Amino acid sequence: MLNPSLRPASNTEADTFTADVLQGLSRPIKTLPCRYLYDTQGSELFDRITRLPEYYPTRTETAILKAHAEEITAGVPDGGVLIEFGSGSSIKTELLLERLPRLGAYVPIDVSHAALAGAMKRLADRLPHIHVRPIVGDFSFPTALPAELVWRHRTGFFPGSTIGNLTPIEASRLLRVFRAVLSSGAHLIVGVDLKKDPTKLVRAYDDSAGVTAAFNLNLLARINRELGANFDLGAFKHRAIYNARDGRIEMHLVSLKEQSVKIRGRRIPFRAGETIHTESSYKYSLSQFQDLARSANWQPSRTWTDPRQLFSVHELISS
Ligand code: AVJ
Repeated sequence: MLNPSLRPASNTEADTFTADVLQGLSRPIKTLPCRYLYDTQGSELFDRITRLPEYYPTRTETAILKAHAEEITAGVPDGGVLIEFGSGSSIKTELLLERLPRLGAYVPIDVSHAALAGAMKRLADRLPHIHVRPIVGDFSFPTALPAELVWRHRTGFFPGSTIGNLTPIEASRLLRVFRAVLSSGAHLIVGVDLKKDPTKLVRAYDDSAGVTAAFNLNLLARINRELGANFDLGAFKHRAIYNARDGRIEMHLVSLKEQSVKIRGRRIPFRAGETIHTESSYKYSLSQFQDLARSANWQPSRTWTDPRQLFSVHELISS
């Protein structure tokens, strides 16, 4: 244990959070970065979202991976490496790993040390023959693979439609980063939520049990907890809308009255009806996502969908 007096006085993580919150709430159109939705409470609420009847993405993607595991893993050669970007609990990955008895290594990348430790323990129990080489880090930056793995064939895995949280330009940039990490000849398996009836989309992000509302409002609760702010959670309401022009679901927090909130000595005013944009979740048609992949030098290969065409899994090959 480090002597507390020897630790640097500034806490960079809290400082970044403060700066991002104040900056986002000082803009003419208020926004907060969606990554801050996932603190301990937020991650628990997201877990509950994935089990809601209205929230189809998680169970549909899982069904696709189950139904097509054989084909999806066919591109991974014996001795190849499977690299997962933002692996979390690695639960979906097990559906692929159980089909890959001769995999060279599984490389989960995640910012959470605890999530990686939990995943490693689970995998050691359930698939003890899999060689796991975890990397603690942010997958949006290029990462070097362990030296002993660099000559092996690489397959990237990026499920969950996490790519939908990025604008198309950011998503293209991320696919280029993945290409740099995986190198040419590599494969990438990506989960992407599909465009569909807006009513069904909005229901998935504004469920009848109010779990998504609680998930969204937790962001204000987190700012109160961590930055000592005084958001009145009863004076803001969750709203989910489908923005057809941009092809995305937007989550907002609507101020129910004119009010002001104090955050770290700063007063942030809200008009009645003013909103904070907290998350975008982009939806793609199959061909739109293939075009995006091409823009990042990936060649679209096979795609798999469920019978109702709710969700898609794409195989891309780096050219
Ligand atoms: C984890 C980003 C895929 O956009 O569907 C779910 C997050 N937000 N309900 C999504 C989320 C509200 C989710 N992703």
